[in-house]
Amino acid sequence: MEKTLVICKPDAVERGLVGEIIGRFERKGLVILAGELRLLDTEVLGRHYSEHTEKPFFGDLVAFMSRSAAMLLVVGGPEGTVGVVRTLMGSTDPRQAAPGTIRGDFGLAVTENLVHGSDAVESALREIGIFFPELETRG
Ligand code: IDP
Ligand code: MG
Repeated sequence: MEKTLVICKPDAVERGLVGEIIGRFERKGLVILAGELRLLDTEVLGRHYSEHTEKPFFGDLVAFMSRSAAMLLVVGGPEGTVGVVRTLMGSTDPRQAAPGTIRGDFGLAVTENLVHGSDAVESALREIGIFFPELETRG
């Protein structure tokens, strides 16, 4: 099974959209393999977003992602699942995201864009290891 890390970001939790977002993955046929509501700290967010630490938006991103709880999920499915989740999420900037996608239907701000999904199989393995290290030993 191909796995990916999904985060329903603090804006999605605050707005009561977690069920809607999880429901879209479930209705697509993907499986929820793990899930936990957790307050993320600066240290873990620095590791998760390590490729963005030098970006001008990094400070705003970490402040946003740590302001209230996020819903962490491991989502699984057939080969291609990482890409399927990205397609269901829509473009990074919700103003450009297509209608029918999570960001296209519910967002208007580029930082507060509701959802994270790993961008490749290798990043999914790395990110799942950060948030759900116990899953690695269970396979
Ligand atoms: P992705 O989440 O679609 O993979 P990335 O480029 O990896 O997008 O950026 C990570 C997160 O950083 C985005 O989801 C968004 O929350 C935030 N972000 C990305 N680009 C910008 C920007 O130009 N301004 C403000 N925030 C941004
Ligand atoms: Mg990304």
